[in-house]
Amino acid sequence: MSIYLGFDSSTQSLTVLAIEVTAAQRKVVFERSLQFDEHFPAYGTRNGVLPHESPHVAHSSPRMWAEALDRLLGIVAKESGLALPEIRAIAGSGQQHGSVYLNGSAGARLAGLDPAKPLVGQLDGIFSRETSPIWMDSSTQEECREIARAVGGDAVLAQLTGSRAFERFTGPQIRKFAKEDPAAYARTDRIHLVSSFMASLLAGKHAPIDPGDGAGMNLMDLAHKRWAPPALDATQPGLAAKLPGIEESWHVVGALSPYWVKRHGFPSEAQVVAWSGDNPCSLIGVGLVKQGSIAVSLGTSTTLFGFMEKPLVDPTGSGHVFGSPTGDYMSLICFENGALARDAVRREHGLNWEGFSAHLRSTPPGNKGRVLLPWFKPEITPRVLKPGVRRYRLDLGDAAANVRAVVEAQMLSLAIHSQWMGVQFRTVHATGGAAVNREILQVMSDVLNAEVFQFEVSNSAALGAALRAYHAHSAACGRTLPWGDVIQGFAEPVRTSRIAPRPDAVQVYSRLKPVFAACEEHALGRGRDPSGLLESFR
Ligand code: XUL
Repeated sequence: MSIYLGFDSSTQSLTVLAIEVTAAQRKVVFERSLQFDEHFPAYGTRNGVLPHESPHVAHSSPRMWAEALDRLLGIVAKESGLALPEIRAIAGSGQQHGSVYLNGSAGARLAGLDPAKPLVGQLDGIFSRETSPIWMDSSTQEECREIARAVGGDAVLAQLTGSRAFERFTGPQIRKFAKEDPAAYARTDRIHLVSSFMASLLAGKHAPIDPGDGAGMNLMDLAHKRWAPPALDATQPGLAAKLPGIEESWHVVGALSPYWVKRHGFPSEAQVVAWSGDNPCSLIGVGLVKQGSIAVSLGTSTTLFGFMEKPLVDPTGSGHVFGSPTGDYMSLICFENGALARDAVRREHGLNWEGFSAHLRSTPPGNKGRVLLPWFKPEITPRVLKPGVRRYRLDLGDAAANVRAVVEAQMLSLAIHSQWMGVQFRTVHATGGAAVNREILQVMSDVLNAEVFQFEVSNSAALGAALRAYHAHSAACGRTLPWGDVIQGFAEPVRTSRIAPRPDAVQVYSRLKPVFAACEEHALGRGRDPSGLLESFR
């Protein structure tokens, strides 16, 4: 019997999931999450983010993530009932783009942790920046412009790195930090992503970045999976010396550090596998290891992504190409106003989730031409830097219509902004917390005109990480498994969960799509008022 652990260090929580693989069976044997706000209130986060007066600034605490890792591994050791000696390898997934800044003392400190003491106190003095900007930060408009200009424009940067300059991407964030606090930047010896930071804690030494997460930095040469000197120079001279190396996603960083072995009783032979981003891990966790289907993740962010053999960069500039943990590529679009926007509407109208679903059932597709643009926070797709909810023909007091409007807006936006991927899909793999909600998935199915399937495990990022641990450990033992074999029995959609598109609704949405696009254009100050066009949906 072999056990593999997968972590998911996400915006709002840390999750661990264990899979067991024997000749006869493969199953998920343990899963546990710690919500940051609830379990680590001393950090004062709200939905995992440190409060800030600017809507553009979103930071979190790397100490909190470390403390959560220590606590969760303690739970695995004491409460999971898992046979610890059978744990072969551990991998993980991190919220993408976020960065952790360490000074020159970090390497020695990580290698010499005292197992008798909690982790977090021992990290005092290793950070050159106390907080970490995360993917929800949109405060680097100026740096995005500067970087794009220096490399020869957004199209050049996109061709090189897979994305034009995005505010949340690590390169623009690094540039802003170097400008705002040059002394602290000078003290920075190593800049990690959330993923490589967490892997470093486990391995007791600096871990590399994988091409899945590295592609979310505006710094990596996508075609060659190595740092891109023009992008590095445009971001900050001398940056190369502060970055970890880039290694394939199945790279074994090393054995689990003695700290975890002695502190919690984990086996010293357990391997730490390079961590990746949450979306690349989810790609594996929903079984997208070849072209054909797409996935929608309804987590804190909403993302739509698909497997790609060759990198095809988005000419409209709103999408991304990342590395896939299989060594191939993935296309992705990301929306910031996902779970928190649905939740804001739900709370605004005093509903529980059952009430939310009941309103979806009682309202017609197309919402009689009532539209909401859910930009509660700055939006990534389309780029909206001045947040504010926009409503067309929609009364703020109409709970049912607002519920339908927020879900329809999210799904229509997915449909409109994913067209550049050029993928003809008939099937959508739905994942993330809200994928349990079949009413939301029905709207998805109708808008995308595709069958939607659910999964037994809703945290596909943690599952994908555990599967990557399995794959990497097998490869390290000289047995490289085909990805189809790795995911088999784990990351397969539940056939009976199928939600089919309803022809009448599909028709309504195909008419509504261009009108909704016109609403977006109008709200962005680029087009005429579409209220007249919406009248026809009454
Ligand atoms: C992807 C993105 C988010 C984060 C947080 O580009 O910004 O999906 O990875 O989940």
